[in-house]
Amino acid sequence: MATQFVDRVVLQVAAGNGGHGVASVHREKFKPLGGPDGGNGGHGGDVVLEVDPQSTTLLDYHRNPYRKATNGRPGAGDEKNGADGDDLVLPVPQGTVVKTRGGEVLADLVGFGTRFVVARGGRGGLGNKALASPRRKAPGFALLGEPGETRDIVLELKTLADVALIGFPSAGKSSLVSVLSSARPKIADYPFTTLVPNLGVVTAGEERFTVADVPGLIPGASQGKGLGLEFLRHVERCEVLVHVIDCATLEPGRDPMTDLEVIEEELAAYVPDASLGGVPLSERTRVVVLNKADVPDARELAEMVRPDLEARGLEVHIVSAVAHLGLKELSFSLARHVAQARAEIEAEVVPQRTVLRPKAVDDSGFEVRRENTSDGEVFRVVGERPTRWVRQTDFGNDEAVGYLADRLNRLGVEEELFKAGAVAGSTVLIGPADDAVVFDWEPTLSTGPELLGRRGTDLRLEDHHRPTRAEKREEFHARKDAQREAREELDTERRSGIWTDRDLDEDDE
Ligand SMILES: Nc1nc2c(ncn2[C@@H]2O[C@H](COP(=O)(O)OP(=O)(O)OP(=O)(O)O)[C@@H](O)[C@H]2O)c(=O)[nH]1
Ligand SMILES: [Mg+2]
Repeated sequence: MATQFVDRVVLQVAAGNGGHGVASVHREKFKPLGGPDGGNGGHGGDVVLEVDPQSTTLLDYHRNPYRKATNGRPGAGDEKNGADGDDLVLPVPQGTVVKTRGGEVLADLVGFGTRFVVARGGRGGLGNKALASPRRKAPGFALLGEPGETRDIVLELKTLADVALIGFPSAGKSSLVSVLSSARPKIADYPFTTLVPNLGVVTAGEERFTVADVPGLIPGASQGKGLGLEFLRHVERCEVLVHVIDCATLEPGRDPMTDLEVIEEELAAYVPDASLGGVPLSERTRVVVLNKADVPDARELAEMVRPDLEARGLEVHIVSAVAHLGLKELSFSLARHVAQARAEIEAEVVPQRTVLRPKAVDDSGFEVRRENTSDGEVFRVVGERPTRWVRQTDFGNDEAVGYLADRLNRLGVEEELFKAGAVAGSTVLIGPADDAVVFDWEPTLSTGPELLGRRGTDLRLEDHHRPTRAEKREEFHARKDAQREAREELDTERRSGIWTDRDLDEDDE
């Protein structure tokens, strides 16, 4: 079969990059050095999913699974900030579940207008105007914009309807939706006419409810045969399941009782998504509809099996979608079941219609890990902020690199490196495994002396696996040398007016 069922897509989204900040100096006639005036880069646009009533399938994403929001514009001189990138809003149908590739549910999108940010835009970099301070009057650098998040996500559509019509292909499910509601799904006498569930709104007296014609099921559907799993996914959210049984089929091996049992087996074998908190399919309300009763033989067969079905405790309706037989009774009965199911759900109080947010990341901390790699021992700094600061740094600019060192130091990264046993010249990696920046560490250690204990024991050495006396001495001297060098360097920089102690991390909050 050449048809493709598209209620599950893998989407690659990329948020916009932040624009770079700019380092610029104000120029005026007779005032050659008018101070820093480089503007900030704009923030990159986010990629946002939004539940849209106009959207019914994920087909568009199947055709074009790469989506990117626009970048922030770079800053400019004369204190001009770059414009922010536009958010990219992707409309999705009601009932779209957002997952990671690993299957973790990120969000369950219900309710028109519900929004979920799947990829955050990168922050724009600060320009030198914003980086200036009373002590660092003319920064000769700016911060880079950060790259936007990129992500692979899986979208799955799980139709939200009160009633699902299920059954073999060509049983007349779409025909029933078309006569029960004002929806006009495609109807044809070949199997798998319906590829995406059609939703119809049914009004019966005071009650209003939605019915969906789930595409035809075949044996093995729960194992993914035919388009089974895709179809069964839609049944997951429906409270009332209606077996639509074709009493006029001439296919060998088919009769109402067998058809019912085959479909029931598929329902029982389907494993619902636990994270959505659904009741197992086998426990949902069932109604049996024996269709095509306008055909005399079919009517006879229906009357014949009716008592057997009722003996199993099933409610049975003999109808004809084509001749409009038994439809009124059917819709009123469905309305009753729906009302009852709704009352039960309300009694449970559990609000199902919430958006699950991805776990909040604590971005304040960081961690230093000592790792052994093929290139020897390395120290890896893992944390939201250090990683971000590295991304903002223009490594071609010494002043910018110095500023980075200063920020890291203030966060306490140096101290932690010492505690972990790093010495001058150690290899330090900052950032995630696949995308780390490598440094040869040159400690500046402005906080060093306080850490030295009364009798010259260095507290930082204590929780380590007992170095020998010689090792200690060596390490101590190495550190002393490093401290001295670092102090001298800092001093030179201070004197040349590059440094300030002002905390410039307001952009982090
Ligand atoms: N005689 C008769 N034919 C019917 C009746 N209901 C549906 N049909 C016919 O059965 C065929 C299949 O109907 P559909 O409504 O498309 O069936 P379906 O269950 O949606 O099929 P799939 O979408 O393929 O799963 C069409 O040719 C319909 O005209 C009925 O009550 N009586
Ligand atoms: Mg159909």
